[in-house]
Amino acid sequence: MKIHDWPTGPYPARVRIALAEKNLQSRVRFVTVDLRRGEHKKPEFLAKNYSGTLPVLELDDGTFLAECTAITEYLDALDGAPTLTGRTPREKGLIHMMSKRAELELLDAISVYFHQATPGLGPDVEIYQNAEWGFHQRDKAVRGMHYFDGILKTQPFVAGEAFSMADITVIGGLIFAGLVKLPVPAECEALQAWYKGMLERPSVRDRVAMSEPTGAPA
Ligand code: GTS
Repeated sequence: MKIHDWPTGPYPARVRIALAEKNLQSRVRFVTVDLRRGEHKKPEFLAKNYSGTLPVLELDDGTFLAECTAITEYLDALDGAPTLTGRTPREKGLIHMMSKRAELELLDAISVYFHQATPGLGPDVEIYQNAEWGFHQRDKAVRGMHYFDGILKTQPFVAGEAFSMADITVIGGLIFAGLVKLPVPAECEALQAWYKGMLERPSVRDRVAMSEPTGAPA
């Protein structure tokens, strides 16, 4: 299998964390797609993923799987423990819901802020920007942090009692928040404590250590 990604990006980090959690790294080869040069918007890459985003998992039979959640579900189905997408119907439903919520309310909102209201990947790649929409999404992400703080006051993990894909999605959000310098509010103590715990997992610690801004000037 191949994974087409940008090694330091927050979305690719989600799949790399899932791979590490499941100890499947040796089964994939990474192919770098240069976001800063806009390679992900070129026809050759769009033929692999119509949406023009990373990561993309290429199976040995030539199938391309995009979307972090879809890739994680595929990897989870390949191998047994630990389970990242749930065992029972209830677990699966909750994990899917909370992961989608983490995208909508946190990670994707920060991504929109990055692309719309900051230099993003630079003028050659960011051909349309709407700063007002970007700032609106930034504020939404801060509200999302408060939401997840409330959740983590009542349970140890984002989707309940066990680490799952939903935790990985929130981690992706906080990695991106760090890159765009959007701090977790001080009052979100449960979210901060949970993240500290997440950073003790080798899969997460290694990813966070290698993340860097995907294009914004330092
Ligand atoms: N919904 C997609 C998923 O979950 O896989 C979003 C993927 C995504 O936005 N990936 C980023 C991307 O391709 C990669 S990174 O910024 O985290 O490195 N961004 C480039 C762009 O132009 O949107």
